[in-house]
Amino acid sequence: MATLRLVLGDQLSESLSALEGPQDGDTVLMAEVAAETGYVRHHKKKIAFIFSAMRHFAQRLEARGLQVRYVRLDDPDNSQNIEGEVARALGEDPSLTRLVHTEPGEYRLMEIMKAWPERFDVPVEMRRDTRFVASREHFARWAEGKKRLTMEYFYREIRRETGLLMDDDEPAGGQWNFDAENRKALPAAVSIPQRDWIEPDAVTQEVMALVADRFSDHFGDLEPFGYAVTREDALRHLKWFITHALPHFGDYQDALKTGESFLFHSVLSLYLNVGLLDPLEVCEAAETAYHEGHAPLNAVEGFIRQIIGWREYVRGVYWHFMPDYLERNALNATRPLPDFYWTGETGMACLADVISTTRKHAYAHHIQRLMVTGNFALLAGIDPAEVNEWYLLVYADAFEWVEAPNTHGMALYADGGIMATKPYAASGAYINRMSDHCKDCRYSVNAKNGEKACPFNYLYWNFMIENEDRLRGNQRLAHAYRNLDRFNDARRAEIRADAQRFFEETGMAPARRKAS
Ligand code: FAD
Ligand code: DLZ
Repeated sequence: MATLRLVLGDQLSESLSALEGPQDGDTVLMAEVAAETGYVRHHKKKIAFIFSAMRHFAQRLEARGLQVRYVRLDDPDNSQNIEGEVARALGEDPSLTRLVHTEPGEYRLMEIMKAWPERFDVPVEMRRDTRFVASREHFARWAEGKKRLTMEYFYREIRRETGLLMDDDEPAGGQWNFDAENRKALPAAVSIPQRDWIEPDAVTQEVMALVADRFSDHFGDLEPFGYAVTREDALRHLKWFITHALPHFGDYQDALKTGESFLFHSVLSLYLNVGLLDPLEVCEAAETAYHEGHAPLNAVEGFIRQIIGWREYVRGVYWHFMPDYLERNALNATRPLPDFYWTGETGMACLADVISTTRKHAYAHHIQRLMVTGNFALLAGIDPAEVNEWYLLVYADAFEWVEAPNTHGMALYADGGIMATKPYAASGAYINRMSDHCKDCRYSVNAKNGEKACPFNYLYWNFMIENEDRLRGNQRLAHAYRNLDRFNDARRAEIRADAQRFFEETGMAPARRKAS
């Protein structure tokens, strides 16, 4: 009895549950399909990264002696969707009498796959995705009966369970979280290490030609391409990060600098999310650097928290609350996404910089995503569906299980407070404190109103006014509303007028009415 084993483009791990068990005579199916390249119009670099990583992974399995049925995008018989390729593989080889696959990372595909036991004539086994530290059931047990799903407590539980940065039962350094030390702006004297990009090999070059040909109308630059597409090279990037960037990761985690997106960030999310790296091996490498005295505790704890804390937590939130999660629009935001999210053509230097790096690299670091493009979308009241689609297609690491809670919940507060206790709303002062963007910006960060004023300033107060009914009761915004109460009617009217002018100039007015 031979088994068809399906491996998706973000399941490129040899430890994948679908690959467990006897494999002699079995066939591994991998397929490049238009349904996956087109459910959102992914950044060119993201498609090239995934296709090249898939092709390399197939070669790796073949080198291990496995039989791989690899369907290329331009195969004339390609049905162009995953289900069609499973059906074709089973139909063409009667020796395949069983289908085994690992649960997908996105709800959309899960809905399709749940119907497979009825759809196919062979027994179908959908296995858990064991490449996370916490299972979906683990999160559900933890969340059960809790009024607030505070990430910090979930993180502590995972720290205890994994033993990462633990001295017996106590956290290393006597403290669970060193975030307060991790909010420094970047001093001019600190030099940023040069990245160790990888030259595209023949496989990547072939994929790049395919992407240039087939996806020329998708967002983003295809070249230069320097990401790893094999496990060996992803491990090389992990090693580079531990050696050159981790020591400063904590200090400058929130810093923003024009033309410098990578700073001291790991740029490992894309490898983790497609399975080239394992979250625990990455955390253990960072922990070893701490024990060897190579990196300080605030850096290592901050880094490990992102992975076993935030990354695991957002996956839990996604599966716990889908599909209703993405239906929510707690702030009733309905304005359209402005064109400059695609073109980068805006006088706001911070936004222009983040959109530029996004276009070039299919990458932006967390504070760029949260406090620049995310903060702007929040303040401007942009429709969450449009913002979600943008984040899902522009970043190489974007899969809905991780993108949606971060965008819909953390950045936009559209989930009404599941992810965050208050909206991450900030005026230009925050961006000025954390970056060098404002000094060369066309707008003045010190001006509160008028055509020259930084739009973040009046949009911040406009946001507070527009959402007064919904947010005034939030204790964490009490200070902001006390300040707003000091504004007289003329000041409020000025804020409203500036915001309205801005929305009109950027094609965001009038806000659309949603059918209820
Ligand atoms: P580092 O700063 O080096 O952090 C280390 C690792 O921690 C990352 O590689 C990542 O695996 C993990 N991590 C850090 N923060 C988060 C987080 N909030 N949620 C989940 N994992 C985290 N991350 C994605 O992987 N895919 C997405 O589609 C995605 N969309 C986002 C959208 C918005 C609006 C925001 C605010 C954040 C989003 N993030 C997403 C989280 C975070 O911004 C990225 O994980 C991070 O920028 C990736 O860069 P890095 O590998 O250099 O991360
Ligand atoms: C993102 C992506 C892309 C662009 N293309 C493919 C593909 O052609 N074949 C495939 O198996 N997977 C692809 N993926 C990853 C899937 O979209 C991903 O597995 C689902 O979104 C579930 O997380």
